[in-house]
Amino acid sequence: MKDLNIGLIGYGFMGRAHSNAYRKVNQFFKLGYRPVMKAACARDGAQITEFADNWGWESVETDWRKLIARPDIDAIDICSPNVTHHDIAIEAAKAGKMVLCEKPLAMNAAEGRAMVDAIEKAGVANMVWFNYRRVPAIALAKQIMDEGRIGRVFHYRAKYLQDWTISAKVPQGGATLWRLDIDVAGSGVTGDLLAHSIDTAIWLNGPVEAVTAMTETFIKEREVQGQPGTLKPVGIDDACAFLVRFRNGSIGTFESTRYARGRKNQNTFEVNGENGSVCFDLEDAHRLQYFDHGDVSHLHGWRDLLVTDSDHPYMGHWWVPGCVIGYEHTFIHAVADFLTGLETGVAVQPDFRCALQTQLICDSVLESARSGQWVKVPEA
Ligand code: SOE
Repeated sequence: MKDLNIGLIGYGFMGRAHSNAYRKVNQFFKLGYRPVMKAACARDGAQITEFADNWGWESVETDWRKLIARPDIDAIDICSPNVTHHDIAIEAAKAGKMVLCEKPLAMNAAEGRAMVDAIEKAGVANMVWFNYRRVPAIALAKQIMDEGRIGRVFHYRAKYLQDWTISAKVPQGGATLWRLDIDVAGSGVTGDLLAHSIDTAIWLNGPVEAVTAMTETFIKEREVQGQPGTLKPVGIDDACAFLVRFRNGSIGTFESTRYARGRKNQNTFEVNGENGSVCFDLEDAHRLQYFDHGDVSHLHGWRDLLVTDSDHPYMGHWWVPGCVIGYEHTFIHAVADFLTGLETGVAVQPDFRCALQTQLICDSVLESARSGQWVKVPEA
């Protein structure tokens, strides 16, 4: 088995999710590579040392440029806020390192294009962590659609709903609330949540041709975290709804908000085809609803598939049928797929170019919300 030395940048929510994945992946997947947790990096020396001790990183750095320059690092994993992705990815690619980057790829598509150019010029392995592709029930929906079971698709319907920003007292910025600061996040729910829905949609249902959108920012000013009394205008979209025309002739609706009281992380989609439908809700993540019009008519009804059998995607690596897995496993699956890609030479998806396509759709959505016009989505 070959070692793959990882240098991780960032120690927040995603730093934890990725660290856990590196620790577990070889226990559950037979692979030709083993990720070695060489170094974790962040500006705050005390915080990153505590993080590294907790998760088992061998060393720490406080300057990402030094991390990239280290000859003992093979792959850079970017878990720091969106505003940092562009510079780190380009520098890492120039240094010949593999790059794994959290979603969304960049602050906007212009940055994303520069990142794709650098990555492809360097010819380094790369992946963007759209982890929901690795939910077994979503991967099963993909299998069902690829097998042609639902037939020609007419409708795609997605929602991504949360409720954690409703209070006007929630500040913006800082280590924990940078997602609310336009200068660090690039956009609001469009880049943070709808990017997930879009990635899933283009994976399942193919390219998007055009979009028309509306956005809203409900709270217009928020305090800057760590600076009591300092208010800053809110530049992000708190909510976004858009319509889509897919290249395959189907039409779609997408909605996202952080103001849906009671919805914590409800990521759903339903696809309606000529011969059947599939329907998924992340808050019931081990289930996939499937309707087959081919069933004898007196047995027509939605099937509630419990996606835990060993012949369901990824599930053969886990427990016995009926024992569910969770959110953190999607990141373990992502690492396993990345390492398998290195072994087989078949690049893992979504790579940077694929994530640029999602970024272009996000940019088109925001442009349409500003102009009130339909926007044709450019090609990555
Ligand atoms: C935002 O609250 C967030 O943490 C996103 O940034 C993640 O990508 C999503 O999976 C869960 O919600």
